[in-house]
Amino acid sequence: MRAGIRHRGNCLGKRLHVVVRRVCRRIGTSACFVLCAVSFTEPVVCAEEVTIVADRDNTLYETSDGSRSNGAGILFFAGRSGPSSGFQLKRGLLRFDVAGALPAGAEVQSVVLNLKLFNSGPATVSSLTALHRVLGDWGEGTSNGLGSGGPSTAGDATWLHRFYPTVFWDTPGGDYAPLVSAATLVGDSGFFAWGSTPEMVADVQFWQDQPESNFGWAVVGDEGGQRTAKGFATHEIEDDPSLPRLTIVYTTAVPGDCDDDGDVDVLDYATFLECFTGVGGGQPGEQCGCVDMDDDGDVDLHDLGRLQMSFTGG
Ligand SMILES: [Ca+2]
Ligand SMILES: [Ca+2]
Ligand SMILES: [Ca+2]
Repeated sequence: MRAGIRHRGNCLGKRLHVVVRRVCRRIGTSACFVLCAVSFTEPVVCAEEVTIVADRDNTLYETSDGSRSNGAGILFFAGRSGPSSGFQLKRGLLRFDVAGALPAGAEVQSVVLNLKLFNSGPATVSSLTALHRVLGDWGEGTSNGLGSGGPSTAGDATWLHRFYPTVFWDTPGGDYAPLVSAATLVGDSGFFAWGSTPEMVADVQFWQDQPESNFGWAVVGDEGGQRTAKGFATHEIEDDPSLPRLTIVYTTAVPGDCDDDGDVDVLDYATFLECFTGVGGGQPGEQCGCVDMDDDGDVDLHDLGRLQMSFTGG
């Protein structure tokens, strides 16, 4: 398991299903009949939970020349500062390597983003802070600073640039979807969570399915008020509990479940028989991939052994 990734399995449904079936066979009471009915109709789906740390973050500072950024800083900012030094908008960028943490074919069920707030303006009123899916790739240079960032360096995202100093956003301030994926009221200090929302689930599923288009979220604060800017911990902060984290609950297909109904039963065995080629029998058809359990391009007795291990009954 790679650093920064925490996995937690939850196959309770599967274990319950199997245990209830065994008990039912043994005692056969009417009460158990009800349990059995539930067990038989509940799909056997194993949910897994993974928590990952952001692998890239930065701040866009509203400037006319893209001269400020914060690629390596320990905080990123969202909101509006001023008026003492002039009003300035700040937007955070935050990316997580979803496809690197989830197995192929994972279906995302829920998503929660947790951020640690370290820096808040004097306004005691909570600021609504929203996530939007970013539409273009962006970078993280070595610029470093706090509220005002530092001079932009090569590869930094800035108000004008996706990659300073040569690659630009279509729209100054960043290209991101107008749709709000989630919004949370952020107060003065502590941890704040976003989600789960259907929009966040859709974003993370999109990043799982199309990792080349994973450009993360823009974190957009209250841009209408004064001194609303909030500073959140980045992945550069040397304080593990404060790191920006994304917790994803997902499910994966049950091995051998050819009809995708959440179990492995006689109907799936029927597919095995139809697809049987024997050792080295060649690449089975696409519909036979589900019973090529060892993924070696044939359907043989080795696959049957694994299919039996997965058998749950219908
Ligand atoms: Ca960063
Ligand atoms: Ca099945
Ligand atoms: Ca095989």
